[in-house]
Amino acid sequence: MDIQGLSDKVVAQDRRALARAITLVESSREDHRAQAAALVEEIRRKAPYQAVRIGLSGTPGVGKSTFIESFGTLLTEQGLRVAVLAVDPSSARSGGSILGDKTRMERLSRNPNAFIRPSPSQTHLGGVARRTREAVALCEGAGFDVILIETVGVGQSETVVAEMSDLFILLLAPAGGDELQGVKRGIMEMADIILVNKADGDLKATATRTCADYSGALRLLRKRPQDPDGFPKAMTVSALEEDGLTKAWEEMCALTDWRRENGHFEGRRAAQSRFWFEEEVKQVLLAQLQSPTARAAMDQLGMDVANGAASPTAAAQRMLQNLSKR
Ligand SMILES: Nc1nc2c(ncn2[C@@H]2O[C@H](COP(=O)(O)OP(=O)(O)OP(=O)(O)O)[C@@H](O)[C@H]2O)c(=O)[nH]1
Ligand SMILES: [Mg+2]
Repeated sequence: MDIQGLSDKVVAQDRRALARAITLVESSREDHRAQAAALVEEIRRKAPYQAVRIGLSGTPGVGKSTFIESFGTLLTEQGLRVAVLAVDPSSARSGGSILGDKTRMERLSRNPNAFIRPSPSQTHLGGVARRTREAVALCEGAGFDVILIETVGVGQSETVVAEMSDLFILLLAPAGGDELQGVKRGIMEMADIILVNKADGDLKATATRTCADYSGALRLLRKRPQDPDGFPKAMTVSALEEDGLTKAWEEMCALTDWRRENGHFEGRRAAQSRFWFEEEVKQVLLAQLQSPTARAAMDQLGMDVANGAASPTAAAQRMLQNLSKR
């Protein structure tokens, strides 16, 4: 593959080249992995430009797709170019989120200033995280101003998305007060802005009350150094009626601007880079342990340990020496 040529085209904002580049980073073939790494490096060098990365999480049915459709369209109307990516950890879901959703995002998917990429086929979360991270880098290189990274709020995927976002938005549904406990504290602590969606029609009053509940809950959390006064905050929106979206974007911009001025934007990116570097090393080591020869060695050494021929520590050292020799 012509990595130079492909990187030139991606940087020149060629959409088909971008799609091909993302396919390359999604591949798990070893030769593709090496090319993908070279491509990402090359694009970083040619286009060190930065987009605003917005992570968006919410439980199934809360309105993520509808929100992305409305919000993404609003951003393009302001002259911004928007890319949409997904981290979808649940293989149980039929067909992956965004792909089936392209119908729900019909307007946005036809918009020349928007780029929607379905979530890659499922493997373990670590693999999905790496591909999404690399896809984010490619979209940045292709000059997108805003990158939305969607995830369903189940399990660890919120953490993964928050670790690759500049802003983390939690989308919630209007609910009775007791459901506030349903949001795990850890997730609340990651949120920069909580949007209570479906604040329209019959649900409007409930949404307003839910929003007040979450505002109260956010005030009880420990103050974070990366927040100006008033953040994190909760707001109501209606993705369906496109209400409150401009205000939500203004708040996101205000927060981002403040963080840039106060060094927190770069600081967070630097910390994230370190995190992903370490994560990558761990993933590669774990993958090496899965190779047939490594597994055979593990079995053999495991038996030695079981029958008393070697101590666990000595066997582990031998195993690691084996790995580093290859
Ligand atoms: N009343 C109202 N309904 C909404 C709003 N946003 C979304 N919905 C409805 O809620 C349902 C689910 O919306 P989706 O956008 O598919 O939700 P999602 O979070 O993407 O769901 P998954 O992809 O399954 O995780 C649909 O019937 C939407 O029409 C809103 O602002 N107001
Ligand atoms: Mg959806």
